[in-house]
Amino acid sequence: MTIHAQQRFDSLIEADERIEPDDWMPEEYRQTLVRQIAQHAHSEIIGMQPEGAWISRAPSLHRKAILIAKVQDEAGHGLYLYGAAESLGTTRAELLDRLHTRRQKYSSIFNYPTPTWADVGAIGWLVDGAAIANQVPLCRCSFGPYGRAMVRICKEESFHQRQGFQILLRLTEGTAEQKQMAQEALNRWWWPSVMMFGPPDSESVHNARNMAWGIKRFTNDELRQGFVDMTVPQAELLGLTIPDPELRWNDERGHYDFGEPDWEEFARMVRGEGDLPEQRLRVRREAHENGAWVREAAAAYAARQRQAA
Ligand code: FAQ
Repeated sequence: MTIHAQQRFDSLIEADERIEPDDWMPEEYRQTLVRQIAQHAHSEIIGMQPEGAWISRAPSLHRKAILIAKVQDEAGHGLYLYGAAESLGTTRAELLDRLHTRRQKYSSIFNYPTPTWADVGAIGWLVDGAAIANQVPLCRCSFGPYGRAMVRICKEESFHQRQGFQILLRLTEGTAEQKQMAQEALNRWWWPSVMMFGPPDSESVHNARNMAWGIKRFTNDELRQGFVDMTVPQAELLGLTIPDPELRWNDERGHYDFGEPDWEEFARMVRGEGDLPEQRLRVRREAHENGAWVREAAAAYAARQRQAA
């Protein structure tokens, strides 16, 4: 590395311009991006499972078609993100191996079960809603391929969020039993969604440096507050009650105050303790093994194309 390379990197960051894969970058910047982008990609593909479990049980053909499209979108997000991580000099095979051997994480949110159809609505409304709150600022990430991938992902997440809200709206307009089902799903998914933004700022390892590098634009707590402020009026519109007795509007702050999540539960979910996380990884490893023939066929086809060229 020359002093010139470091200066150029610093001045690009300072000017809020993009770093591209061929540009020189500090090794720590590269490593933190590989970590974040890969864990984001893993979350997208593991995140196919809780909703995927409802494809065969969706209440109508119309709902089934929408759900299939949504779950396929999540697979697509995983692919854009693995592509962005690969541009930093790693391989998709290596990243998947790190997921399969628990050397890299995926989002805690996907370690919760989906016992009813209303949970599918709650994932779309709350989890995709939280994903949008977190990911819209990532469209301005200093690393070009990640920021550009996020633009398309955010557009698709917006559709996902609306379809989830619409599932719940339909249920809340239905019978007392259906409304109850929607409320119970909100009860299950509220706190996990609030925790999805990561540990409180006082505990965050990467906040400060990633903000300075223009990877993160807001801290975990700032994003969490934005999500709560955005979601409360939507819950009111649905006629559902957010399961937090401490939730109230604070005129002075101009934000909602809310209670403290159970951070011990969060830590357990991040560590992947319990049967469900075990199942998530088992299903993922099996899908990978069952897809070996597709990868072999694609590699053989690519080799043939190269020979012909
Ligand atoms: N789960 O220092 P920080 C989706 C870890 S995609 C597990 O604050 P950072 C779409 C963190 O990695 C959802 N681990 O870390 C969809 C770090 O450990 P490490 C995923 C978590 O990176 C919808 C440690 O804690 N979204 O939902 C979690 O600055 C529906 C210390 O934390 C993204 O990945 C967690 N929730 O901030 C799909 C967005 N939170 O790596 C299907 C991109 C933190 O040092 C259906 N990522 N940790 O071992 C980010 O914005 C950031 O990485 C944060 C964490 C905000 C997640």
